[in-house]
Amino acid sequence: MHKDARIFIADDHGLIGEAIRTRLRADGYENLLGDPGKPSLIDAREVEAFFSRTLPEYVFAVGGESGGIGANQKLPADLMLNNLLVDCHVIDSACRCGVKKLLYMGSSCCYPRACLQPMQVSSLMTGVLESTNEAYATAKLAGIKLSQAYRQQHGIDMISAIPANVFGPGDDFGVEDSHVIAALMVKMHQAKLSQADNVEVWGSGSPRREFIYVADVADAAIFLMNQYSSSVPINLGSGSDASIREIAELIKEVVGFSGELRFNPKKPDGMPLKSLDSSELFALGWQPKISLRLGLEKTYQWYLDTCHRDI
Ligand code: GFB
Repeated sequence: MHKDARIFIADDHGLIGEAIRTRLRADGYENLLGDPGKPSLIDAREVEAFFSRTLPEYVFAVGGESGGIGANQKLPADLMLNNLLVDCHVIDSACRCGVKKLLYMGSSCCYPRACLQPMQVSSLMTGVLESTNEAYATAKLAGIKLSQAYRQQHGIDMISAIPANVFGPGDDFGVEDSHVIAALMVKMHQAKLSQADNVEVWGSGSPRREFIYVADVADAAIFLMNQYSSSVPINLGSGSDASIREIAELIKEVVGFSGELRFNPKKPDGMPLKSLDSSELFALGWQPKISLRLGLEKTYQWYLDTCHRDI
């Protein structure tokens, strides 16, 4: 991408889009489209009109709603429909308006539940999905497949990346519907303030997840837009995983909560392990820069600055 390329970050309000926007601005990319005035991505006419008017050259397709294990169980239809609509509108409009390149952001939940670990892209579509997020994962798989189909039929450079579990500033810091890091951070913060002696952690604590800080995801997405061209999706991970128990202990330290962590086995564990084989990305010369601990510290500071200015 040259510095004055017309770039559209197709997102709604998500943390990945915001991190890409911040990073592109810092790197001197000046022609970021739709800022203000971006279309509602679930509205086909708005998306089509926006693309026809602004003629993006590069598109980061990172839109669509997501949520943690709670949201996926409560709102599977909403999550699936929203993502299918967003994917169809953005990918089709990008094709009609002749974009040079589109990067579609998938999700690690696209892999089968019983996948060999660390997960390799050759395992996609080889088994049954994890039931707690099957609807959302099906929509994200459809997005990957749609990009491949448009690449094959129309010859447009559409690529897909599959990130590990993303966390960081801009995440949803609710308690019920958010992803695990944001949920535990806010629960422990509130427990610290109210001097509660325990915090509930869902499940057994034994599932393992690979986490990646959102600024690293943005960095890798821009790297891939510049360096990668293939119909084969590429994994975008940090290279290390941790158990939910270990994550909860780390968050406890970062937040400064001194009470007890109470694991609730009645809540779902989800996939036993999600760890990505990102060796191809690393071989291209990209490496993550932010450790899990530093990422948690930055995220908590952002949460304090943004959500709790009064404290
Ligand atoms: O981030 P998360 O909700 O989603 O993490 P997934 C769920 C894991 O953290 C489960 C445990 O093992 C939960 O039992 N956990 C412990 C908690 N305490 C909490 C809590 O307070 N809140 C939450 N949310 N979890 C997601 C998909 O799966 O993977 C998303 O649901 C997305 O759609 C993401 O695709 C990549 O990692 O299980």
